[in-house]
Amino acid sequence: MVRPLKIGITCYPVYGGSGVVATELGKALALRGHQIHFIAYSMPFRLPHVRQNIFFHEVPITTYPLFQYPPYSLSLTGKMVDVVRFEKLDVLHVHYAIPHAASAVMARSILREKGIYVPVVTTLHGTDITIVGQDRSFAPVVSWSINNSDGVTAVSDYLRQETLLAFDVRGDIEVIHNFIDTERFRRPEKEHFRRALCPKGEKIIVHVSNFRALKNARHVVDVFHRLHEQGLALKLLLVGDGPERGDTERHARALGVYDGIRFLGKQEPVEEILSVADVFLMPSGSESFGLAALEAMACGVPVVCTEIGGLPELIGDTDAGFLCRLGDVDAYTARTRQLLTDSSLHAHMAAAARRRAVEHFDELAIIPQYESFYERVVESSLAFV
Ligand code: GMT
Repeated sequence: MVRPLKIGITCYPVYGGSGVVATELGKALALRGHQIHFIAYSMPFRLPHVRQNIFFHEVPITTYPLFQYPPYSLSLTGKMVDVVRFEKLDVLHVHYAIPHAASAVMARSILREKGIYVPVVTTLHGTDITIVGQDRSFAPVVSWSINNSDGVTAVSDYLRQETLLAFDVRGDIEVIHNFIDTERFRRPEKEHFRRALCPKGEKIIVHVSNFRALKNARHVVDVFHRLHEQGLALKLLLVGDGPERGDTERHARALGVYDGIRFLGKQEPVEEILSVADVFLMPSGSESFGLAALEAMACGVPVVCTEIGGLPELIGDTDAGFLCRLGDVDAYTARTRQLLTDSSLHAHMAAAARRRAVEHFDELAIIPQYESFYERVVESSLAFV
């Protein structure tokens, strides 16, 4: 039995994988008897309201005429100091290195002067290492934050390796994969919803992302366009929002397929949509793990994605999905077509997708890995008290 801890969790509360993982982790830990304090600039979107063992502390963004750019990372540090002191937290767990890890390490130093030692756990999620983190202006800070955290985890072995390659890391990095509540993400019977969306029995392709350039949402539209031209009766549901959405919409209009596409924007609960999907398309140019694909797999949706980053680790040596070369729209199209036209292949891969999610990434197996990681970190930090 793991002893209950008081855990501060910081994340980006907006639509995005790191925020989802942080929030679902907090919710699961709270159910297991830990006390969770979310520290963020707004309520995480997957946390509609506080509940037993969950508290929310809003980081106030202080403005002043001098501040063209309000110093969010310092406001966050100040809030962390307060919450650790007054709520007597055992550990601060930050998701996404920039700037959360630096803020937490600074908070730890401030508290240390007051005779309090709070260990910092940093979870690396992806672009904080692969893209943004390697920007020259951030790289030394990311390196310093990793080396000064009391414990560091990465969401895939790929991301661990990337971090070791890109930064001069002194300590160890523990791989703790993304996880899923396979009871919530499953495939309930939703025929009425499906019929409403597709009165002519069309097949459904789904893509979920935050529409950043690296998600290649245009390629999803290209695949849809090609299959439509080949005469397949289809609908495309695009879930999420972000900087490339406008461009993706224009691209769909230019190809004359806009009417077959539903741009649904940010949707919760996403599992309702996934549970009527036939194929999940993820043509990303970078993906440290691919949580959105795991959510689809748990709902029994086979995945067509890029062979990149952590995606081969997610699919593993199974038939849960097809891995294609980056940017190979021909391959994405051919694989999607195979799944939509061969019902026994589809049934086989849908079952493999669900099985992969349940057997390898169920939260019941992954949450205890975080618990024992906290235990080890808290235990070794006792020396600093
Ligand atoms: O870029 C995103 O998709 C959002 C980003 C984030 O950090 O909010 O997601 C990353 O973290 C997820 C949860 O760990 C991973 O499943 C995603 O693969 C990862 N995204 C990228 O690496 C691009």
